[in-house]
Parts: sequence; C-alpha cells; structure tokens
Amino acid sequence: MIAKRKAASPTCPPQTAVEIVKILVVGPYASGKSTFISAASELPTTYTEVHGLSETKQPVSVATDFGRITVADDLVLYLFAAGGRRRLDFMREILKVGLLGMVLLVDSAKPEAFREANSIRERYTAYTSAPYVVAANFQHHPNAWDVHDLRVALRLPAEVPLVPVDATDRASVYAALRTLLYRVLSLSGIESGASPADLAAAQAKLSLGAATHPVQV
Ligand SMILES: Nc1nc2c(ncn2[C@@H]2O[C@H](COP(=O)(O)OP(=O)(O)OP(=O)(O)O)[C@@H](O)[C@H]2O)c(=O)[nH]1
Ligand SMILES: [Mg+2]
Repeated sequence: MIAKRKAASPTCPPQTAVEIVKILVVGPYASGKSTFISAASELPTTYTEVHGLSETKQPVSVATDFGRITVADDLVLYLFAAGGRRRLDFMREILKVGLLGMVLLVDSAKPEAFREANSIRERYTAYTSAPYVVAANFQHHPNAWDVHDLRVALRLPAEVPLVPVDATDRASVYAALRTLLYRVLSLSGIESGASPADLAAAQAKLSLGAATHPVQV
C-alpha cells in the first residue's frame, strides 16, 4: 500500500525512508477535482485544460492533476485527479499501485451528475478495497442538496463518510483528507489489532496540522 523510497549516495549520509502515500481525487466533470488538489498542494498543480472536448464551452482537464503534501519528514501524500471519463481508465490501473484511498467529489447542486458519481464509485469499489470518502462540494450554492439527501441520492453505505467541502479552501480540503486518513487508520487498526494509544499517535501524525512545510518548487 505504501511505497518507501530511501535516497543515499556515496557522498551523502543515508536519509530517512520516506513513505509515499497516493490518494485519488475523482468525480464527474467540473466537480472541483483540480480546485481541490490545487488548494491542498504545496506545489503548483500540473494539468492541462483543453477546449472543445465537451458540449459546453468550458475547458476540460485532460491530463492528470498532481499535488503533494509533506505531512512529516518521513511521510508525503501524493494527490492525483482522475475524471469520470473512460479514457482515463488506463490511468486508474497505474494509480491503483500503492493507492491508499480515494476522495470522490460531487457537485451538490448538480443532481444530473449524481448518477455518474455513483458509477465512478462503483467502478472504484470493483477494482480496489481501499477506503474512500465522498466530499460534497458547492454546498454554498443555493440549489445544493444537503448531505443527508445526498447520501440517499448516492445510495451511500452508512459507514462511508460524506463530508461537506469547499474545494477552494485549504482548511476544508485538509478536513476531507483527514477524514479519509482516519478512516484508513481505523480500518487498518482494526485489522492489525492496534491499541487505542497507537491509533491516537498515528492520528496525531496524520492531522495535517503540521503540514506547514514551505512550498518547494
Ligand atoms: N466557489 C467555488 N467554486 C469552485 C469550487 N470548486 C470548484 N469551483 C469552480 O468550479 C469550476 C470547475 O472546477 P474544477 O476544479 O476545474 O473541476 P474539475 O473536476 O477539475 O473539472 P474537470 O477536470 O474538467 O472534470 C472552476 O471554475 C472552479 O473554480 C468551490 O468549492 N467553490
Ligand atoms: Mg480538472
């Protein structure tokens, strides 16, 4: 689940092993994936917007967005966006190697996209058992569905967290990521029989409160 990279050279002392954790950010067209990653990342995100691919005049992101959060000296989160479009399916095959979990973004004010969100969720759960959370974006919109109605519309299992999010706001995005990380922790803690103290220590490490490393370019 976690890739470990250890850098060393004949002239440098060995460095701490770094755990690299990959998180997928998925959702229907224009649900806020690029915005979410951009708000979270300590690096400028990399993506390509192309005109003329959709019926609307809006540009469409065709490349995979990528973001990074250094949680601690030995722990780095990599965020990747993947759209609902089938042409990105090949990317999912690559991304699922070392995948920790997924954030499924939903535009709360666009019920016509709920079916696609659900189908993305079904495709995800068909190929991996990695945990996921659903993030209800655009909650400020006057037509936004509240999270209780969204849960019903998306036919979400009761144990799957559904959190409101503002994808433009780093604190809100971190809160959604924390929900995912804590879910991963509690599920793996149950599996491995970790003590409450171990879990609390791991949660503190993943609180993202310490993720204030300066932006590196
Ligand atoms: N006010 C507000 N605008 C948002 C929010 N999330 C996304 N947007 C805007 O909604 C539009 C679509 O957001 P994107 O992040 O490009 O959506 P996307 O899912 O990456 O889109 P595709 O990759 O093309 O599918 C952009 O104009 C964003 O600025 C939000 O939480 N609040
Ligand atoms: Mg995008």
